[in-house]
Amino acid sequence: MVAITEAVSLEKQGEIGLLWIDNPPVNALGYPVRKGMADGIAMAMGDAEIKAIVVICKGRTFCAGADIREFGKPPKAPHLPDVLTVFDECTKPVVAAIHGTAFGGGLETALSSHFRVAVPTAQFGLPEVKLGLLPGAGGTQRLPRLIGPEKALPMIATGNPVGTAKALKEGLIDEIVEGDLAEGAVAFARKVLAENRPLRQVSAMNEKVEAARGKPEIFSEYRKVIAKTKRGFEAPEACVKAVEAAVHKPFAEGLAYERQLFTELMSGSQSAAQRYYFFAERQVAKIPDIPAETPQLDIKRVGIIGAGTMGGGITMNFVNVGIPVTLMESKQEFLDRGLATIRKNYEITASKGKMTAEEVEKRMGLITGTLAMEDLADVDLVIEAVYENMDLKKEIFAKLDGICKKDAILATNTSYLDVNEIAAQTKRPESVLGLHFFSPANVMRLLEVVRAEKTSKIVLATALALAKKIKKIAVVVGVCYGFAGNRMFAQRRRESEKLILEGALPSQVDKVVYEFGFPMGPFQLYDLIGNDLGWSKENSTGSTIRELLCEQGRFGLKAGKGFYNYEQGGRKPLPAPEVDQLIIDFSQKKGFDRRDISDEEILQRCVYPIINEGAKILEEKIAVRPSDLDVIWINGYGWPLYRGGPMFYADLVGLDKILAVMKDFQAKYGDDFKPAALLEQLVKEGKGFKDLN
Ligand code: 3H9
Repeated sequence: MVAITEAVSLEKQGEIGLLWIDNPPVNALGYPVRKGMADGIAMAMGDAEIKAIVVICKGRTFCAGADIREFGKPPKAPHLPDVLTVFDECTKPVVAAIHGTAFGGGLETALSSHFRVAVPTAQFGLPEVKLGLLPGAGGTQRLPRLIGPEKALPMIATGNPVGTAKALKEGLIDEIVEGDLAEGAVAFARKVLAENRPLRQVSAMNEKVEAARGKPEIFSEYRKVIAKTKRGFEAPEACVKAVEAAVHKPFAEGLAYERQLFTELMSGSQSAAQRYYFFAERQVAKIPDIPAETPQLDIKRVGIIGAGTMGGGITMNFVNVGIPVTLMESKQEFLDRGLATIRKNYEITASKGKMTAEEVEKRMGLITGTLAMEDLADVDLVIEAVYENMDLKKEIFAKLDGICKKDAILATNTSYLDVNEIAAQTKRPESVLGLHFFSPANVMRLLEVVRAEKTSKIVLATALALAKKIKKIAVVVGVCYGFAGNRMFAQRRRESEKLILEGALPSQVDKVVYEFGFPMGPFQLYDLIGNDLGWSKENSTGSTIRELLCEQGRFGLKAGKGFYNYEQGGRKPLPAPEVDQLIIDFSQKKGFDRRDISDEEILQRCVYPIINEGAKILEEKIAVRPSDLDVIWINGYGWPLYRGGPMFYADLVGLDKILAVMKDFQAKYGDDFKPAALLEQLVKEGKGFKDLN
């Protein structure tokens, strides 16, 4: 074995040279790997004994792509496309031996080899688009040549991987290795030599791309899909253009075009945001005083109190990963209704062919319904998901404390209430925390893990590990009204309601927020959630527009009318001139001198106070770092990923600008816009939120 660089070495097994890559944790193609690969091929070429080369990785995976940490820094030669040209043009057969994830530049390495073999569990993907990029080392030109543009297009433009079986079927790989990968790959290479097989240079395979010429519908149809599913993202369109180039241009020209598109995307703000988010999502699990080796409790059974929308959704998370749940309700009819809803959800999934009937029964079989809290005596974790009433929650926790086993964790799903106060009802406040799921709880990936004053490290570490198990993105936050997400969200709510009193109409506010990239604006969202949330006829004061709408039965989408009108069964918001008039009349009656409000002001008022509140949250140490708030907003509130989250966006706009606008608004509209001390401080120091990550 000869070391070529610190990450690559060459081993000789007779006439086969094995180029070993060892760059933990994911064998990313950083400088020592690229240099080692280029020099390794050269060394193997210069060694007369070596007749074929196997490229293979140590550790848990084949190369998972370029080293994203190098992006944005001056690139250091040899560049990956050049290294892969060396592979392509190597006159001895090169076999890529794949396990784990051959992603991005890793798959491009495999595509530049002449043959590919893989273990049955391997995955193949070009996820660059998820980083706001496209494959920039020939992936957009080689993959369509190997498997055809129709199959390559979705892989490149969605970034979703395929498994070994599909890869073999589509011709992406040549053979599956069942036993030891190195042995299997060496045997394959020997077979290639024995059979004197010609080198299969993917760059020279033109049959499939030529067959796609004159079929522009391949691309026009796919563009329609993108327009629907990836509104606002720049990279998917660039991916389509690059695959189009693979069809219409010679390889070298296509490669140059891919390079141009890659460079453009790399220098844009969308990719910067998406790359930042990639690391933010991994950073969020790291809590400074909770090291990875913190002991954890074993959660074998979960108890859930409340079988309503939240309780039911939460239940599904656990049974989906095989953890049995005892689901408690106060009345049989509520329990029956809750169980029926869960069953219906699974049956819908089954009817789409995504789950078998047996699986539905298996999951339902993991749920035990009960009306008796005593039945929670044996669970390891209880999640209370009853409606937001402090007295009720206190009563439940006091009872649970007497019933549950000694080290059981007691969690509340409250969205706003004081978890310290709830914990104080028990003699085990160290075992109490908040687990704030977002609705629908079986779908939304965000979970705010509320660390109360006395929550123990073991309990917190257990909650974080459990969140991972149920596939949630857990963000640790401290106790305050609304925690991080809802507290920031309240700012937008307040401003949107003020804007329509001052002169804007719901459709204008919604358009601005939608065009910024949110899936919908605040008023369409109110209609979706239900304007009557927390409203009752008896207590209605008629002093807000929402109350007036409720008094007219305009509860939102479910009533077919709210801020907008809806066609029977339809979800598309249609103009409601009667509501616009109601808003105008009401605001004038309240003494507002309605004025034209610019789109710019609407956007600033809907976004800057969110950022300002984020700064206060950081000041108060409710969140660990700014990027955690971005993770919350992207996963829980529809913030567009390509804008990186409110705190990332703030740095992009410039904190000095945001501070100036907040001060201007404060002078005009009052202390809702009082700048956070942290915002002032960062501006004074010439820093950004990025400096606090
Ligand atoms: C590309 O290839 C461009 C080319 O087309 C053109 C070039 C010219 N770089 O996710 P995990 C770190 S673009 C640097 O927790 P898992 C990660 O931050 C790239 N670091 O593990 C984490 O660090 P830490 C296209 C990377 O087992 C640690 O590795 N490729 C990279 O759950 C473990 O990661 C991609 O987009 C990287 N490329 O999942 C693939 N990848 O421990 C991105 C990971 O300090 N990667 N790290 O927090 C993934 O999708 C997942 O990491 C993977 C493993 C599925 C591989």
